[in-house]
Amino acid sequence: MSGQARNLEGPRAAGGAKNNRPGEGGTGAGTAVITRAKPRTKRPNVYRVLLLNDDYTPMEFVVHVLEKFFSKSHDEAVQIMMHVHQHGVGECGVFTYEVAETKVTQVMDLARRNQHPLQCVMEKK
Ligand code: TYC
Repeated sequence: MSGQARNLEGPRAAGGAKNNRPGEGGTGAGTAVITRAKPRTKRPNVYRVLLLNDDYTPMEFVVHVLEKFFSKSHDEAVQIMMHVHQHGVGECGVFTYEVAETKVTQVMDLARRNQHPLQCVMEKK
């Protein structure tokens, strides 16, 4: 801030009668403060990271991936792995875009380096 008026108290706090047009608040000192007509309730875009089943990736490898990249306990990792094994797909976690992208890359890199066909994808929630 460089000595300018600043609304520190949120959109509804701006007041004053001087020099204000409709839809604006004001400090009463000839400066205008833009108010928000409708309070924003936007939630962040989140993405589900999913593992897909295949016939070749060893179960222990999938469990390792879930422990290492998704911080799952051993028991939870086994549960998720078995869910994917039986249903074809399962959720590892829900993250913001960049974090989800990083997890997918980490899983795919490790799978490829170990020559497993494991697939990990993200989908918008
Ligand atoms: N279906 C694999 C097997 O029988 C195990 C597996 C589980 C593979 C989950 C991938 O995402 C997966 N060895």
